[in-house]
Amino acid sequence: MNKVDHIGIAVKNLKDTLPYYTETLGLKLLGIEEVESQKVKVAFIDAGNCKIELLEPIGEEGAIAKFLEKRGEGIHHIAFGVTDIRTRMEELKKKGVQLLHDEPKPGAGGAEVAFMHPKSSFGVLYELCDKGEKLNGHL
Ligand code: CMX
Repeated sequence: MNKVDHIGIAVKNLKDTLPYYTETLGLKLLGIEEVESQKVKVAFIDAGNCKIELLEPIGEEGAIAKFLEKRGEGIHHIAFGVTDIRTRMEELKKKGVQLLHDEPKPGAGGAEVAFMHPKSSFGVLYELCDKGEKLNGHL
């Protein structure tokens, strides 16, 4: 793991939430995008050495919609920035960590992502986030 890349926060909708981050807290909005594969619309906020990812569900399916229904708004996951995500996944699997997928999935900004089951990470949903070399800009 290189560093914490971002902290994911589940919100009911970005419209009501963003002014708190940008106006009340005075943080900078870096960009908004839809990640269809995860059924979310995300906003990235610059929080200095780490980003905050606000996650609004698209529709009633998907992990964020379910999380909001069961737990309400709040911290959803912590994402580690990694390189060579497939190797990291293999290493973790060998150490007994339960990953949610065998192959990385497409994430925001073209990153490849993979999640560890919170049951094998002491109650925390961790993400691996590999931006490769193809990325630049806000992410
Ligand atoms: N953090 C910590 N624990 C969590 C959790 C979270 N975010 N989400 C679920 N859990 C816990 C639940 O509390 C529950 O625990 P108990 O059995 O003790 O009650 C257990 O995990 C199972 O939860 P569930 O509500 O039945 O949910 P599912 O098993 O259907 O799904 C999970 C949980 C983690 C497998 C699913 O959310 C998932 O696949 N997540 C990965 C993808 C994802 O989160 N995408 C959204 C973000 C996308 C992005 O960043 O772009």
